[in-house]
Amino acid sequence: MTEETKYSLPKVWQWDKDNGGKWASTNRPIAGATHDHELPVGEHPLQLYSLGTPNGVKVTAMLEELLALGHSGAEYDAWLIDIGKGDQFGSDFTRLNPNSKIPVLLDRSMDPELPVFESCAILHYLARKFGEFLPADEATYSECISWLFWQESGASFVGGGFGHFYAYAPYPMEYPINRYTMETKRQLDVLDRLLANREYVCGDQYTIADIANWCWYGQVALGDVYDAVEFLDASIYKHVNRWAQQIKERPAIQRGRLVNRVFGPEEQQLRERHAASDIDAVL
Ligand SMILES: N[C@@H](CCC(=O)N[C@@H](CS)C(=O)NCC(=O)O)C(=O)O
Repeated sequence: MTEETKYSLPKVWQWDKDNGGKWASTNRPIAGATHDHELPVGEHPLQLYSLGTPNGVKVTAMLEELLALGHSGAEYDAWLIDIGKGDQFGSDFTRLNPNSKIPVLLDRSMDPELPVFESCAILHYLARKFGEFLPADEATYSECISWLFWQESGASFVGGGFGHFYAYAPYPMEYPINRYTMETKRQLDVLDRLLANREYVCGDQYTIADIANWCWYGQVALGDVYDAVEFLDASIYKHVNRWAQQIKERPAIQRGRLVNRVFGPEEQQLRERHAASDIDAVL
């Protein structure tokens, strides 16, 4: 008998604080702040409170893309939110994002200051603010938004499901791994078929739909997230691999990936970013 078959459903679910999973000490079934904490504020118009996970990298990659195009208004301070230590439940952070998840962007160039949360909402906000990486014609714009939302809803399967049970659960469990691996592979296949006939997600233009999707499916396919290329047999998704490699080579993506990164080789970690030179130093 494997461990999971011993479980029988209680009448009312109870929170097991010590379930042994990697996130057991931080995840809770209730919302709200756990402690008072004032967030730091830097000198740039945009303040980012984040971590270098795929959801966090969506935003830093986008900001670096905008800076590469010469948008000085996209200058930003990126502050580290250590979700393992519960920083996301600090009072200031929870005020900016009642959902207590990174990333959060605070636009201080707006009056009053404007907080934006949900990584894809931040991508959309920045794309509209700077007039970049969104298709101009209505049909392609609409398609771009569809693939943006598709990615956002898929992340709960890829990261919250596959990644959680493959990489973080206290022991391997066949049923959830089968369920989430099947769906993750199906989604990779959806993207693979799409990219068989087009250079980018929405056609020949690189958009926020590419940034969002690359951060999850692209990095999973390349083995940069979860180290699961062999397990997922990810090399069969040839078009995803071609697209993922092409995007990975973009200088802005390479810069954005380093920001708020506190894992991987030490020389490639960058807890905070306040100037371009901070990234130059670890590139
Ligand atoms: N849909 C959200 C998901 C954000 C999310 O899940 N963030 C994770 C890190 S990647 C987090 O902050 N986890 C902390 C927690 O669950 O307490 C987005 O895309 O912004």
